Amino acid sequence: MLDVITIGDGMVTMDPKSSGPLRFVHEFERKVGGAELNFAVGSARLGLRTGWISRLGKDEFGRHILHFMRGEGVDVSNVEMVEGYSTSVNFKEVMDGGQGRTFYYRANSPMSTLRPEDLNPEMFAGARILHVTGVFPSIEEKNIAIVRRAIALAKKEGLRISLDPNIRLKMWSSERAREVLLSFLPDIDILLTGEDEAELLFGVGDEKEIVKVAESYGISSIAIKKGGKGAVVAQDSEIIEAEAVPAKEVVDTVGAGDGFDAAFIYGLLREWPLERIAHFATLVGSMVVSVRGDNEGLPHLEDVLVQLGERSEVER
Ligand code: KDG
Repeated sequence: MLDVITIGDGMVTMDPKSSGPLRFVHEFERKVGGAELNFAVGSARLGLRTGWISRLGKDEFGRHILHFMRGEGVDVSNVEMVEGYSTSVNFKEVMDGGQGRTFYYRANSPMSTLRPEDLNPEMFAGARILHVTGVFPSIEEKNIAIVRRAIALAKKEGLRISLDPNIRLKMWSSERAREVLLSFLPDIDILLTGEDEAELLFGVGDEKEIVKVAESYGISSIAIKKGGKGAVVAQDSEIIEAEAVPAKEVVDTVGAGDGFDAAFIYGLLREWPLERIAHFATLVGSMVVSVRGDNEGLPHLEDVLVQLGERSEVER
């Protein structure tokens, strides 16, 4: 039985070996990425039993991603390799300071062969949380119906539903993103959003207002992620400002939000007090940005406990 399930595209990520404009980068490291994939890795590293629904090309890159995910301990029994499709690729541009851009080669992804009726209802039985993001529904119109069916299957089995809007304006317009993501909200229990995304969705920038609008949809747990400024989290009319945990060095901000999500959900499932969840998730986000790569910095539970001073580390 699984603790969390997520669904989305996995990509080979070409990570530049030097910072600066992509057109001048000559050497890359082949890594893997994808918002939902990163979330699955982050959850598994914290010790959650994690299932990932995906389709990969039946090619060398697809094999690499499958081996990587299996090696991370993610349940890949609902990942299929599709003949005749190329695994998606993503080139990253990283500027000094860790910010950057992404260039996708993900049209006609192997996920385009997945239909809503292909979802396996058995996977949801006994699981606890379904985590969806705005990335997968942005890739293709029919993915919206897949997310709706995943939500329906999850609700039938009593899972809580978590959403990270993860709005990628390279993939869809802000109007369409808003329309689709708002239509998911009445079924969402946990909203883990960036502050700009919340503003785009709700048209309000003040955190208390954001929480109020989210609660009006029946959402019970809310986190507003503010990057280097920490986070605001709310649950059962308790609102907490979590201070940012300064990163040792910010080298690559991609994946920090996915790490925050995994950590937040870990804390919720452990039924921790909100303050501990907020600090834990913020700490995980800051650990991610100090390592290059979309998921290389996602910590194992022991690493976080060491940072929290709850476990000691013997170096030699
Ligand atoms: O959240 C990080 C992801 O966005 C990254 O790993 C890949 O750009 C990506 C995407 O759209 O999934």
